[in-house]
Amino acid sequence: MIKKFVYGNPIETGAVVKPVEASADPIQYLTELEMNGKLIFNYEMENDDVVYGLGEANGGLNKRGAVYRSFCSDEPNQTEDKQSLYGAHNFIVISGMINVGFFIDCASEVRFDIGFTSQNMLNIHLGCPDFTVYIIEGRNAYDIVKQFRELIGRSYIAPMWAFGFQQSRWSYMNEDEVRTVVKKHRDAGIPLDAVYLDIDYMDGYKDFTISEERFPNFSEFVSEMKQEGVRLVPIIDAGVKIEDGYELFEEGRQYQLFCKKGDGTDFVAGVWPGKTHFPDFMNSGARMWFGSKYKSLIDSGIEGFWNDMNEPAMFYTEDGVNEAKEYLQNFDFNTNDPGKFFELKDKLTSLSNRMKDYESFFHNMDGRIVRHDQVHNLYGAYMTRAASEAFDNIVPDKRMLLFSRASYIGSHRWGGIWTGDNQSWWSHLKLNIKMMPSLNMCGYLYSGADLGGFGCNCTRELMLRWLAFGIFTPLMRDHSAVGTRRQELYEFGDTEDFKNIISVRYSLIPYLYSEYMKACLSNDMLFKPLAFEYPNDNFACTIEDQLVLGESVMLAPVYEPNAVGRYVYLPEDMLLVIFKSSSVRKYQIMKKGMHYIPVAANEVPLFIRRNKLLPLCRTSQCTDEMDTSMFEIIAFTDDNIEYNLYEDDGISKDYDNPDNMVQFAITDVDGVMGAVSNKTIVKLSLF
Ligand code: MIG
Repeated sequence: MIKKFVYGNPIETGAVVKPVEASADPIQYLTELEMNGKLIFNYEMENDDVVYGLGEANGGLNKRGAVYRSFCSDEPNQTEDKQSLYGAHNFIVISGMINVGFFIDCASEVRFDIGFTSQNMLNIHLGCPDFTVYIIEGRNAYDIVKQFRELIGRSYIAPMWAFGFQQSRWSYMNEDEVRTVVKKHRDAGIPLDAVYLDIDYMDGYKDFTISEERFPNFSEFVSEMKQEGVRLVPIIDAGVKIEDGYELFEEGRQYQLFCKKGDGTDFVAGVWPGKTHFPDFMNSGARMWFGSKYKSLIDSGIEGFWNDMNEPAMFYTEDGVNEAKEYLQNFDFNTNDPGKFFELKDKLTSLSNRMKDYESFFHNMDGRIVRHDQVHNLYGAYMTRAASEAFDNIVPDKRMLLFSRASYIGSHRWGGIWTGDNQSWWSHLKLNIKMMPSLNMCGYLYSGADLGGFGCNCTRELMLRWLAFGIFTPLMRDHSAVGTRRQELYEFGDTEDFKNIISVRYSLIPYLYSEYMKACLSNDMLFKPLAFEYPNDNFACTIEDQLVLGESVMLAPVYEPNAVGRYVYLPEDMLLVIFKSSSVRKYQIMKKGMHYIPVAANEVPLFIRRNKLLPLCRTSQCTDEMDTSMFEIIAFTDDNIEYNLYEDDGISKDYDNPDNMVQFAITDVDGVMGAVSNKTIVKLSLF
């Protein structure tokens, strides 16, 4: 049951696709309070209510006890106290005696104080007077999430090759460096499907250009890599370099497709290329224009992109620099007041991403002029939209890989997201684990973190443990920043362990892809909190570091340094499978309850739920070489069971074809339990 309440004159954000009549009744559940002309909603929580949601946000699965601010932010220093990350996902579910979900469809800043100021008080602070609230009632949290997902529409569907292992670095500087990366993976037998091109593939950081010097024969190089089973994935930044004669700049200026200042001039911000203009993604013409530019790279054979810096991130603006200059000129360097020196320091370190700058430029939303801060959270989402809608024209029958850094609910239909600049910290592995279900609640199914961490130096052990979780996330990409320790897997000494871990992923791809596709097609989640599957088990409901993955699997990753294993709670009897490699495994049936399981850093543990089965294919070096004619089945049952494997060609869009379902069954054949399927079953391990 979904009710809609409209405040003021909201802009159409595009978040919701299912028509809902606006209610004329007063709002339910939430009480309104006005402070300094701004609206706050209050909701009194019960002591043991759990609050889920908020997608890409700090903290745990249960969001209680902290403040979260939806304001897409370039935040590479994601310490615990940070209230904003790159996405703005204003959907929460309160789960307890009363179950209710709130979606605050508001494109400007929204702050959620979830029992921080006052333990049982939820306050939602609205940054602007024009927005829509959706209130969703349901049987439980999971039911509310599913209704919400239906409201916001089917998630973006990635091509199957994007389930392979992807290697990235800021930046691989030229053809030869990329060749070396590919060769070293192949030589070590570490499977690989994609290599990323970060900003240095461009000519002077100009979007849709390619450096002649570094990549002189781009399309030949793209096909050479494809021969190796490797796709190249270039980055596209939001800012367009100001440079006479640069086509994108000239066109954008001439046709008025950039964001403007109040005085009608094009807004200028400093980013990687130096001074840039921001395309006005809020304008349909600008979206169409910018989107059409992806064609040249697609014509060169490119099949995937990542959109970056689209919060939009700004290193500085002319206004900010001028203010700082003036401040310096007037600064009394002889002062004996230490406070003044702190002020001076702040002045110079706060030139980036200033609120004042976000308030100084405007969008032309097809006739409606809107100040940026009022629609800030839509900017990156609409860049994704520009690309996605363009792909529908350029390659209508083909799936492209596309994911973004900034996002707003609605953009889950146009692309995936990665979770931005994390660090090589154990706490960020844990954050990655806890964030996946929240992202799924908000529609982001094709997502993942920079495995191993983007900033800082990763250790071998952290990399192994991170991969042992990362091999389950749809986007599985090792990415790291310039200046950090090299993070390609072969850089950590003995490559055998890495080969083994990534090989496990490749044998799991059919299951992962199947569960991912089913979740996309039925507005469901791939990663679920235990609470969603075992709602009557009070202890299971409090667990945040174990997740249910699709229909058959429970995960319990190790995320502590120097650990030799971990405690796991089983809400029912399960089969523990420890992968030493894709083919070497240990099995153990475990009873419902608490257990300590030893897991070495080069092993991958997973649990198969009771009366479920897991299909595995033979591992391969890339998805193009995957053989899904033969399967091995691991089943934990003494009963007849079935599993429907979703399978398609992985690249076209014929999703809803019933032929895409392949059935596996464990059944009694003449008094013996056996596996039955149209596929060849090479081995059955029955427990
Ligand atoms: O200011 O393109 O999050 O993945 O490697 C940094 C360089 C810009 C931020 C992205 C990161 C990427 C980096 N970019």
